[in-house]
Amino acid sequence: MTGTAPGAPAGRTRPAMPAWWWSTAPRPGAIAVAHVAGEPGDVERVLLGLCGRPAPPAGQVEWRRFGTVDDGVVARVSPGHALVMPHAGPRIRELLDARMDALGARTAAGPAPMDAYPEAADAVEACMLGVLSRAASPAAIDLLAAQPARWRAAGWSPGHEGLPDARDLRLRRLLDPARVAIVGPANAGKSTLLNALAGRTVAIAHDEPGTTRDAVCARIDFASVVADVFDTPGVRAGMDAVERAAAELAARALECADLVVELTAPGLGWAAPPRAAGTPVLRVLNQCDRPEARSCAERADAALAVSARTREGCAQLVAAVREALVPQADVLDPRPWRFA
Ligand SMILES: Nc1nc2c(ncn2[C@@H]2O[C@H](COP(=O)(O)OP(=O)(O)OP(=O)(O)O)[C@@H](O)[C@H]2O)c(=O)[nH]1
Ligand SMILES: [Mg+2]
Repeated sequence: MTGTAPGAPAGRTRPAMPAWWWSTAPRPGAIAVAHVAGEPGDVERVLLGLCGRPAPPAGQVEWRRFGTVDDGVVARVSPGHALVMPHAGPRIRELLDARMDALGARTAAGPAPMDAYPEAADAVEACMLGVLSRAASPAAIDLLAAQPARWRAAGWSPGHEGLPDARDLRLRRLLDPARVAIVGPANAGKSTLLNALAGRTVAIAHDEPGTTRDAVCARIDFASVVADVFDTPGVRAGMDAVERAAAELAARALECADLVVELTAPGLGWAAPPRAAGTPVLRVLNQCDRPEARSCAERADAALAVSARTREGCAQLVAAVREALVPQADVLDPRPWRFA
């Protein structure tokens, strides 16, 4: 199979499987645009699998449900090229990527944005500048700036050679913030810790158990690595309907978390709510300013002891979260990074 589907990544031969790529940034918004391109029969098959109904004929635009993920519009530009337009949001995008992967569509880099960056020396540099413009973490800047030279030395172009490996994906957390969920028993100090990390009051903290009754999230800079941190309600006996609803929201935040911070305080034990298999966990003892913290049973199992009130240990916590999300070894690794 040769030739390039209309609108497919410029200058590339068409892959054996239909290609799947996004031409909008992975941010919340009204609408996102993704492309499927390949042999007409493959495009037809993948769209049928995604929507449960045949794709619209070439030149037509029709509403479709994308399985249980979302609904939106499919525009069939030509037999071998369709636009899939769901609502814009990182989670929807992630789920659609997984679905398309399961259907056999191959994730591809979008067209190099040479038109948008005429000052770029080549397509890799243009691509890097496009990614740089939306990178969330300050730590991405130097690393991205180093990539064109590394790719030139390697003779590759990002997204073109092979699938991203585990390091590539961890480093992509510098572009799209990772998710961190703080969980633990009521009154452990989860909301106080979120406020301490954010440097402002984003969540109400109070000595009454069950204070947090909604999912609260703040974007926090962990020493140049930015992440979205979710405060969750502490699980306790006798939760009312609002708390139970909040706990369900928290369960969803936990499912998609890249890192779970299990927080407790002297005498409260560890609450280990169910989470996706393989999600790393950082066990943290809070309230270490209290005298009981020195000899409490929880201390032995904690990787770190902090005080959200006095901020003792918070710098170490920031460093540990950063290392868990984007290990320094990945940043210092001189190999090129498939950032696109
Ligand atoms: N001494 C001390 N008290 C703390 C610390 N962190 C939180 N507290 C207190 O512990 C109480 C509970 O704090 P919250 O942050 O509301 O606890 P939470 O885990 O969010 O509780 P829920 O929302 O009910 O699950 C408040 O009175 C806080 O002031 C700390 O580091 N040291
Ligand atoms: Mg709370």
